[in-house]
Amino acid sequence: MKAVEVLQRNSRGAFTVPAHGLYPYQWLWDSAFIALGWTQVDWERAWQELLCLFDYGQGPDGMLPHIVFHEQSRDYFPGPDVWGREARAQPATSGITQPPVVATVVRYLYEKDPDRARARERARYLFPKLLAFHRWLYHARDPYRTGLVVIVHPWESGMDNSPAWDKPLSRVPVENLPPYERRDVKHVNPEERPRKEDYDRYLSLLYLFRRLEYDPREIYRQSPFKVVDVGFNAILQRANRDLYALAVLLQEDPYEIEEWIVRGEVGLEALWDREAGFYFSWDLVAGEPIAVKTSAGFLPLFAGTPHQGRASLLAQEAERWGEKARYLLPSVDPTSPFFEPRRYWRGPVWINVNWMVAEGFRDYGFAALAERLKADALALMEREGFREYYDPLTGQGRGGEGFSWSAALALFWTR
Ligand code: 2M8
Repeated sequence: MKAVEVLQRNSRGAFTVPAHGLYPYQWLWDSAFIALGWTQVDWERAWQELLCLFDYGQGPDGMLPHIVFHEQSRDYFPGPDVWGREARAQPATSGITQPPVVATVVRYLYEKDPDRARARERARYLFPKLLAFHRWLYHARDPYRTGLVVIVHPWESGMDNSPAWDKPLSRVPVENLPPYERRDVKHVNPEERPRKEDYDRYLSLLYLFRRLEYDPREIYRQSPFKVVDVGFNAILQRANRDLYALAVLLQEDPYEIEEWIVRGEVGLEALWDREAGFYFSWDLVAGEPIAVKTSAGFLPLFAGTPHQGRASLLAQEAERWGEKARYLLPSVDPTSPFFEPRRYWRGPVWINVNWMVAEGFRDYGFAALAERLKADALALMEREGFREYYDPLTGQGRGGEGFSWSAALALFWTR
């Protein structure tokens, strides 16, 4: 199937599902990448993807949920009934968020849409909503104004079962859960998905947040999983820079955003581990760095915060990973004991991460490495189709098929 056909097949009017069957709703960061793909087919449709996300998903407090449950579906668990937020809004949504890449995408759409009147109108409409989302992130997740926000659930990282979450997640008490039936393993080989132990804890967190009635202050206080995710914060830092640029272009006051950028840069660079020569996430509950090398550790390049020396060390690190793995960029250091080349976020290559890290390397002048990340991503998709992820050793496609953000980024990257 061609990339554009994947998007058309997964389109449900004004939003796009990540994969038919496996993920039957609208996901936050998926929609942002997907909108980039739609720009290569239909600019209006690209804007609609984002308008739909904000109009139907955003809460009155500015929060953007990681899933908007537009339609009923028995294909996915946990659905709207488990989240229990139907009374708050229709369509129902989840009660946690996801990496805030969306401001970066809105800036792109604003700058490149050939219809200038539409671009101005849409960016003006979306700007206060983006600002409200970023404000919510700081209020809810950085109450002590450290410049870095925490995630309270592995699903918020988008890299759900990254080995970086193993230790913090192991501290989450498993509740006496109501019996549940996973649907993901009906669509995908269980060896390519998280384990039952992980799901029990994902759900235990969900039920805790539900009992706390999704009150952000209580969630911040009581969540047993509280992590400063380097990937999430790098994406936020980049998004702040793009939001700042939008504010200037739209003649809005950029002062508040500037403050986020200044504090975010200091915060992000404090996650650099000198001994390892790499960026690590931080476990706020244990008060310690999470010394596991994952692809999230390259994302500060996308944020533009490292100085050139650190960027060079990251380039060398990527080269080392590339000696072990045929295809860049594995989601976990392929020389580490955590590396599992087939399982979800514990080793496989993900196209969206390749795109963000390649943008970073390119901006820092590592053109050959950026090209390799792009060439590897395109070769994988050419060979195996638009899969959810790929084995970095063999190149074999894994997880969902006809995966929207892979197809979208293939279109966008070859524009
Ligand atoms: C995966 O996550 C969902 C939960 O959000 C799941 O496995 O059920 C992740 O890869 C996430 O990053 C992605 O947004 C989502 C939809 O593609 O699937």
